[in-house]
Amino acid sequence: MANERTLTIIKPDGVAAQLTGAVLGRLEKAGLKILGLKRLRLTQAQAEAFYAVHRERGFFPDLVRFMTEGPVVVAALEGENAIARLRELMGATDPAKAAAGTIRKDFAANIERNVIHGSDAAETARNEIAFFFAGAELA
Ligand code: FUP
Repeated sequence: MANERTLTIIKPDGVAAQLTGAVLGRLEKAGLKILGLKRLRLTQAQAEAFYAVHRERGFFPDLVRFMTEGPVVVAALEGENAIARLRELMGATDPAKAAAGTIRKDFAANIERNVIHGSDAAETARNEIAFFFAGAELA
C-alpha cells in the first residue's frame, strides 16, 4: 500500500452543524494524518473552479450556491492508501445509499448537502491540495 495524500472539505452544512471535530476525529482515528488545515469561505469563482468538472450538470448552480453559503474547513491528509480510505469513511455521494457507519450515512441530509468532499484519484488529489495549500504550508 502506498503512502498517499488527499484533500477533504467539510462542507458548509457540516461546519454549520458543528461537525468539524467529529468528522476530523473519525479521519484521525482511521490513521489519516492532518498535514494542513484551514477554515475559509469559498467565493463563487473558487467554488465554480473547484467543481469545474461538473459545470455542465443541472445541479451545478445549486452546488455552487451551497458550497458558498457559509465557511468550509479544508484539510490535506496523508496516510496509507489515503485516497480510498477517505472515500470509504465518507460513504456514497447520496447518503441514502451510503453504508452504515460512514460519515455521510450518519450526518448528511441529502445528495447535495452531504457534509464532506474527498478527492477521487491521485491526480485530482494533487490538484485539489494545490488549490488550497502552498507546499510550504504542509508540514
Ligand atoms: P463525490 O465524489 O462523492 O463527492 O461525488 P461527485 O464528485 O459525483 O459530486 C460532487 C458533488 O456534486 C456532490 F458531493 C454533491 C453534488 N451532486 C449533486 O448535488 N447532485 C448529484 O446528482 C450529484 C452530485
